[in-house]
Amino acid sequence: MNVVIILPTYNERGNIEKLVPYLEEEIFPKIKNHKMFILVADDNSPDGTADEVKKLMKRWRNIEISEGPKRGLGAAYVRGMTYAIEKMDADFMFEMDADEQHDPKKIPEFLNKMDQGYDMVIGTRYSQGGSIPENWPIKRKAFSIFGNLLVRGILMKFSIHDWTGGYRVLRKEVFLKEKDELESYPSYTFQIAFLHKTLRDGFKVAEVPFHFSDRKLGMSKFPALEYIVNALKYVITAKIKEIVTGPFGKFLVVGGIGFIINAAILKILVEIFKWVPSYANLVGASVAIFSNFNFNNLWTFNERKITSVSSYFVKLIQFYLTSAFGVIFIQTGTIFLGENLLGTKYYFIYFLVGTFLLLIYNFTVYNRIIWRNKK
Ligand SMILES: Nc1nc2c(ncn2[C@@H]2O[C@H](COP(=O)(O)OP(=O)(O)O)[C@@H](O)[C@H]2O)c(=O)[nH]1
Ligand SMILES: [Mg+2]
Repeated sequence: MNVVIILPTYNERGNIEKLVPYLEEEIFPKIKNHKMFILVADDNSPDGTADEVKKLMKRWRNIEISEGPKRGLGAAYVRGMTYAIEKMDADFMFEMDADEQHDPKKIPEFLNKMDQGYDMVIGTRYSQGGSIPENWPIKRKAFSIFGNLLVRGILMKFSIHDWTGGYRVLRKEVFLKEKDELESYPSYTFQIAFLHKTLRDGFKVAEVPFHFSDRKLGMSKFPALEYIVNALKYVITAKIKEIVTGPFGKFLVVGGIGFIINAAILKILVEIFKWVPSYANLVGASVAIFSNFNFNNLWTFNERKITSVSSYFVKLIQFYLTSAFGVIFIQTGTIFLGENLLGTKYYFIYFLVGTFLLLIYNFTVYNRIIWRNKK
């Protein structure tokens, strides 16, 4: 495979002149089963990083440079990865800081995982065998550790320990699939967004622990405050989108349709046909439940659709029974508890709380029992 190590640089002259020879002389000769290349993605650094790279390019033939305007780390990676695929025929691409914080000795271990068939391998500082610099002030350590825990907690994805790091390798197919969406993250949020979309699309991701060493030369470009705001914005909107467009969101839409059907039948029977409201509601609710069952079957849980006629009727009856149980015991039960413990004055609040609990109960029953995953 052609492996391109992409090094984004902004004022890294002093670092790049040490890192590139180290990669060429100490690391690449040890890798026998891949062809190794380096691509520097430089954003017209005023310190002359590009001139230094061009000198190195005369010494080694497997180095290239992609130059462009400074738009941020994510934008530099999108430009660099596009270049690596189009101009260097890359199969695997590494993300690696140019400042030697990412121990190059770990490269073979990353490649090993790729050879096992993974689509992306993430360097992690937060699992067994990984670490952040000892000498970091406590505030910076806390920021780094809790930031990552927060991302994992909000996204509810605990299998990946390090979301914010920038030491990774991936197959070109992963980048080509996510490229269009990644254009929206020109800064450091790129790392979280890229990993999140990669997992969402079912690519296989592995981790390699590494010791993140402290920067020895030059300055960090990390925009802390802007980063916190953008990263939080990303994970929160991503999670909301996931919930709304996932089964739970569809379940709410189906329930809303059911409610409209129930209300319409109730009104028609009472006002036009002069039915008693309670009987009219029994009919309305039964039709609404029937509609809910079918829409949930065809849409909300379409991946686990009930198709055979016999199980359709069994499940339909189950659905009616569990729906009735929910309305009688959970929703009405909450109202009953409220009026007995706190009086009838706030009955509408008990109704709202009861309805909320009913929704959770219904979704759980549908998800776990009626449309249970048969794996
Ligand atoms: N091309 C480019 N590289 C950048 C940009 N911002 C940061 N980098 C590079 O990305 C790498 C990581 O940045 P760094 O400042 O070390 O971040 P930190 O390790 O989180 O403190 C370094 O090689 C930087 O030179 C940018 O806007 N454009
Ligand atoms: Mg750094």
